Amino acid sequence: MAKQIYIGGTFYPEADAKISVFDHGLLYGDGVFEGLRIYSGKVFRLGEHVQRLFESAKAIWLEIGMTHDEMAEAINTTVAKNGLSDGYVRAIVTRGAGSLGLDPRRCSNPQVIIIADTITLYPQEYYTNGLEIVTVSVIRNHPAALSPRVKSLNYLNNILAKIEGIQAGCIEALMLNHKGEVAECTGDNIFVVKDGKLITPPLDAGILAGVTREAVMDLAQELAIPCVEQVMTKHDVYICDECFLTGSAAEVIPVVKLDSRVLGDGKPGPITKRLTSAFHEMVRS
Ligand code: PXG
Repeated sequence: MAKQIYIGGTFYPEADAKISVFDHGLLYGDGVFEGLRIYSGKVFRLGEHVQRLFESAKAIWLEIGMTHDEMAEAINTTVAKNGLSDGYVRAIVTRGAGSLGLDPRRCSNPQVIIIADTITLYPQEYYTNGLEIVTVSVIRNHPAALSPRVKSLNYLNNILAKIEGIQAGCIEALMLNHKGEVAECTGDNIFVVKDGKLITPPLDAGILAGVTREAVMDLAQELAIPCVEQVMTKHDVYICDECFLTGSAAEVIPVVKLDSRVLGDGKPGPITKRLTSAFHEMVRS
């Protein structure tokens, strides 16, 4: 069966799912989005994703025109319509069709688009052996220009960093903030383990408040693994015992090299493995 795409309350087969070329989402990246996971037919932490979507929208003066509950229901209905029990959902809200020119007041009709599909994670070998990443020269957006907490349709900051990583032979890349502190990767948050303690940069390092990051911090508490949000430099990563990334697409993925330096013993570490299996249990319960 063809994929059924939700646009503004109506479902369209993929080939007919179209929006205007005058939509400011396309013309200017003016809009917000969420990427969610479906496990065993249920959307993981749906409430948190919907909340973040509305907060992103509020920060850019975008009126979604639906309640939180209506959005959650639209996402669930899209998942059900597409008969997916495991997969990925992309929820998008654009500013809507306007005229050429930035003025958002010319856009009267925000478009809500929901796509449910399957997703390919990083290749399995990286979960088994760990990722190698590099620090790139592109810094994360300055929070005073565009807060990284807004999951906007303008992902050029992350895409430029990703390109630089790929050119260096790495499929994920570490981004610093304007102060030279560790921020996050292009589509994942970062954690290290040092002396049995989990450390991850605080939100005011200029990062996305990752839903998976939060889930891992919850799991750490349940497993009595100390966890702190603390400013980190590249040095903290170089000297860590273990490192891993979190994201809706990636879940929990070990990192074994940064900037050609071997992290820990160069293999996915015991705490990373414990959190990975606890995460798998959590999403399937
Ligand atoms: N940081 C950034 C910059 C992200 O885009 C995360 C962290 C992790 O957040 P969650 O809530 O997913 O735990 C993200 C989200 C992709 C892709 O195609 C990845 C994300 C978003 C959109 C696309 O790899 N990651």
